[in-house]
Amino acid sequence: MSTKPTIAAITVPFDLGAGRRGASKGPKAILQAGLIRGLQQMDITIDHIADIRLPDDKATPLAAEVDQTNLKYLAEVLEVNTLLAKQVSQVVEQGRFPLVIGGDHSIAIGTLAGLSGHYQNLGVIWIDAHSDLNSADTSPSGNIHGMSLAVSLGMGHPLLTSIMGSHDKVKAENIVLIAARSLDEGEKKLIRSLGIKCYTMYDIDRKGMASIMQDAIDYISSKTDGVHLSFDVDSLDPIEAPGTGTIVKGGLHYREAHLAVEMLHEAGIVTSAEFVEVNPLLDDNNKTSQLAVGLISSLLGKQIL
Ligand code: 4U7
Ligand code: MN
Ligand code: MN
Ligand code: MN
Repeated sequence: MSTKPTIAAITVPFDLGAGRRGASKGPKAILQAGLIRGLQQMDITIDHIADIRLPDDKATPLAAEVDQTNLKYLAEVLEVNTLLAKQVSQVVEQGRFPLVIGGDHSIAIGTLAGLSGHYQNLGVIWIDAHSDLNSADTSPSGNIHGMSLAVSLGMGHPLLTSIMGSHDKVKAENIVLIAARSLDEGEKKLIRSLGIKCYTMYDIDRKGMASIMQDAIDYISSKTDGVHLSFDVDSLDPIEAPGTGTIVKGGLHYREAHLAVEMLHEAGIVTSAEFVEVNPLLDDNNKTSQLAVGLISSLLGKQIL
């Protein structure tokens, strides 16, 4: 991103992948917090090209024989992600930078599916309190936003893993998890068995954010031909990001999160990004939407001096 790319913003006002409603209002709140104006002031060309939503807020019903056990709103998640994947793919084809604004984190399924055809080795930096590596069998909630990374690895309901084709959208060795602190048993097993690089809050406390980010950047840039940043705002401490549905204490501080995206900008490796899980219904005076605008601006090159 050393030469300024043209940004194509795609909003996804969807929250049926989450356990509570409200993340569907994230895009509007983030836009109202001044995203477009802020980026334009940085001389960035940004076009809000699409708002992905289900027609009439209704998904095509799934055939009765489709097994939906422990997959809440499978039909809706499938439909919105299929639309999103096509849009993201088109943006990459046009040589623009996809900036996806959620919405709950189930939309990573569509984003990654849309990106996957354009890279041999897509890297994914997943900044999140969670790893979103559950399957229907391991999920304690049945909420698909806790399964999106697993689906992208090819593990999950075949209807979800086959969006844009049945290939795996990302390889385990090209993923880096950052800020993890709430992992379910099945997720821990998977991280260990697949050898997924995972920097927990313990690691961040122990070594410092700058060192962790440098390691993550070195690890991922050596073997990938594009890097997607998937940023879940619940990675931050609830003090900084109260407006999100699944808060976990002990998270990133304001400056640690900013440093992460500032270093990613400086490294110039990020080729697409998504910011998810802002829930304005739970927010405190738009604090979390404003935080998201600040983080996106820093990722795209806003500097302090
Ligand atoms: B998010 C959870 F059990 N792991 O699967 C689950 F703790 O996109 C939470 O990261 C998932 O916010 C959180 O329901 C999904 C739970
Ligand atoms: Mn998440
Ligand atoms: Mn999360
Ligand atoms: Mn969440």
